[in-house]
Order: sequence, then C-alpha cells, then structure tokens
Amino acid sequence: MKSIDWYQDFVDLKYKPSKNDVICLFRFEPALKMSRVEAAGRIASESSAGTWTTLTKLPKTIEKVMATSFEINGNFVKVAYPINIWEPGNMPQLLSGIAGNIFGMKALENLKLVDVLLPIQYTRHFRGPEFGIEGIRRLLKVKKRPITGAVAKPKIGWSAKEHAKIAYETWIGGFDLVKDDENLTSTQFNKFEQRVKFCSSMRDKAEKESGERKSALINITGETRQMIKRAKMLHDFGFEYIMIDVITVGISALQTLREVCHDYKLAIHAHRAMHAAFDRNPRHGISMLFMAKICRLIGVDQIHIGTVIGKLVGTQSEVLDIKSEITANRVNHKKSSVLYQHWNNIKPVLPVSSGGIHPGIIPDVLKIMGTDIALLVSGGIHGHPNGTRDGACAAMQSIEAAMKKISLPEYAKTHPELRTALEKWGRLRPQ
Ligand code: CAP
Ligand code: MG
Repeated sequence: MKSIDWYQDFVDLKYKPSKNDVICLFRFEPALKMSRVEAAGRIASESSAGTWTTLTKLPKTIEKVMATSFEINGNFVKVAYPINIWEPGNMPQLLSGIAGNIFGMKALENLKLVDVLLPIQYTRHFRGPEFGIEGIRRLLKVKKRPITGAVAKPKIGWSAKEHAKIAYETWIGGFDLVKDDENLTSTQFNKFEQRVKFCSSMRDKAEKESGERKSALINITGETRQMIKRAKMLHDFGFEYIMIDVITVGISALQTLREVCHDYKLAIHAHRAMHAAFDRNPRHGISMLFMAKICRLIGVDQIHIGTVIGKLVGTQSEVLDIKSEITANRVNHKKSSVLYQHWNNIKPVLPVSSGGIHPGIIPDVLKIMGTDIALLVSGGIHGHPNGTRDGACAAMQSIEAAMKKISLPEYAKTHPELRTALEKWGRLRPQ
C-alpha cells in the first residue's frame, strides 16, 4: 500500500546544514510503537511544512520550506530549518514553529526544546540589550563588585509610602537597587503611580545622603499599552530601568517594550516568573537556556537565572550554562545539551541571582556565580533582627568579606551587622 504520510521526507541523516539554517536541538521520547526516525520526522514536519497526510498538490518550492531532522543521537535530535521560513524580527513566529504544535503530538511521549542555534541572518534583525553588563555598571557606577538589590518583603501588602520607606532603608544600608516583586503591579493598596512618586523622592534623598547612585526596578507588568505608559512615567521620574515579568507578558509585548526602552534609553530587568511551568521537567517543555537566549536577542539588560543553592530549582550546570549563554560572545560548548552560538555585536546580559539568599551564603553564591552578577537579597535583609538597613549592611559586608577572601566568622568579629545575621541564619540553605 502506498504511504499516506510523508513524515520520512523530513529526515535526512546525510544532510549537511547550511550556515544560514536555524538549528534546533530537541530531547525526544517516541511514543510506544513509534521508531526514533518516525518520531524525528514528525518533529521536523509539524514544526515546518508538513501535515499528517500526503497532499494532492504541493507548491513547487516545497523543498525550500521543509525542515530536516539530520542527526539522531540517543534521545537527542537536531533539526535544521531554512532561514527563509522565518520572518525577520518576529520572535513569536519562531516559537509558533519550533515550540508550537509539536509538544502535543501523540507520536511523542515527551519532547524538550533544549537549545537553538540562531544564524546571523536571523539575529541581525534584533537589537539585543541597550546597555548590557558594562552599560549597567556605568549607569550605577559600580565597577567590580556584584550589583546589589532587594525586593520589599512581604511581596505585597505595603502601601506605596511604606514601600518607598523600605526602599530608602535598603539604599541607605548600602544597596544599589530596590526591586518590586513579580506580583506587585498597581493595586488598591499600592498604586504604581504613587509608588513611582514616593520612590523617586526617597531615591533622591538616599542619593544625596549616601553620595551613591541608587535606582529601582519598578514592575510595569500589565497590558501592553498600559506598560508603555508606565515606562514613560519611569523615564519622566528619572529612573534608569523598567522591570517586566517577561514570560507572563509574552514575547510580543517584550519586543514592543524593547522598542519603547530604546526611545527612552531605559534598561530592562527581566523577571522570569512562570518559567518553571515549562522548564522544570527535564523530559518535556522548553529550557530556560533557550528562553534566556531569546531574551538576550530581543534585548533585556539583566535576567534572573537562579542561584544553585537558593530556595528555587536549577542545578549548577543548568545555571552556569545559562550564564555563559547570556554573557559570552561565542558559546562553543563541548556539551551535548548546548549548541554553538555566535553573538556578534549583541551585548552580554547581566545575570541575576535571587531567591533564598542571605549574608551567610553570599560567599558560596559568589564562588559559583562569580562577581559579575546582580545579587538580590530580599528576605535575607528584611529578616535581619535589627531590620532592613542593618540587613543590607550585613549583605554588603558579606560581599566585602568574600571579595577580600576573608572568612565570614573572621569578618563578623569586626562587623556587628554581619555577626547578627550569622547568628540568625548561619549557613542555612533555604528550601
Ligand atoms: C526572591 C524573589 C524572586 C525569586 C525569583 C522571590 O526573594 O523575589 O522572585 O528569586 O526566582 O519572591 O522569591 P527572596 P528566580 O530573596 O526573599 O527569596 O530568581 O529563580 O527567577
Ligand atoms: Mg519575587
């Protein structure tokens, strides 16, 4: 009987990808009774030009728009996509293809989009970060040490005025940044506009008193036109940044806001709330490495990547792979789970470590992550027995100790704020 499907036409194990192909690396598990080749054909087919049956009529150019599964290695398959099927500068379209219907195919038990190699023909249509790591360090006048920030805790509940007072205490304790929590936007009890106004006058006061640059990551997350208005307001009040929950607002909104931030010369702080819904399962979903990569391409200036030893999931190798993807100019891993990537003139993104950090584990975090990061210590300063200001001070002391290679117990002998923090938390690794 003649075959009624053409999935096998999407597999060519002899295919040599061209330098302009977009190449995806998937981890896949075929469903029962499906061979690896049959499953691999379905991945390439459904994510490009194919359908479940042969067709009576095809365009003459069909071969130019078909993806090819060209390398099958155990549970991994590489798929090459011709560049001309991708609209320049349209990131949602890329996702609709390589991260679309294929996740629901009955032929696959599990499917994970692990990484994507994006050729220069694709990347050249995106801005990348406006500031990048160097630009952020220049903005904040912080040369070598980690940039420090804290989220007011509890996450929600403070009025705008109370929130700004906590921000002031955080800044005066020595931190560079205060940050909104991912679920704080504009509520009855804490309106965005009020928060911006109060925080800007507290920032002016803190800058005057400390002689240091102080800034805020105020969360504009919302409907896109609302976010544009909020970005303008932050610009008008002299803030350097916007903060967006990049996953929940969606990639299209992020692209729009990237353009707005170019006009206003605002940096973007990317919070990744919701990522674990699709990246936590190692066998199914989309990797954070890939999400961070497209955020770099679109142009966020800093993004959460995890802490390894904090309260949230993320193994050391996952976190460090993401770090190198968003900071290196060429990513040329020998690992089977990371593809080559040339970033050309696209700037590096500042990695953000956050979640469960306190002064007692800061040196351990820096040992893993290095010092070219933003360190967000929130519960770990507001929970200090003497309050936020001493908490921030203790965290700064812990960074100093780590950078001077002095042990925390030793440094605590002459730094009472650090001593008090260590008495409460020790070296606890929160869960
Ligand atoms: C940290 C945090 C961040 C997480 C996000 C929180 O607070 O504000 O949202 O770090 O996770 O609410 O948990 P704490 P990630 O410092 O008090 O833990 O950085 O992994 O994306
Ligand atoms: Mg948070």
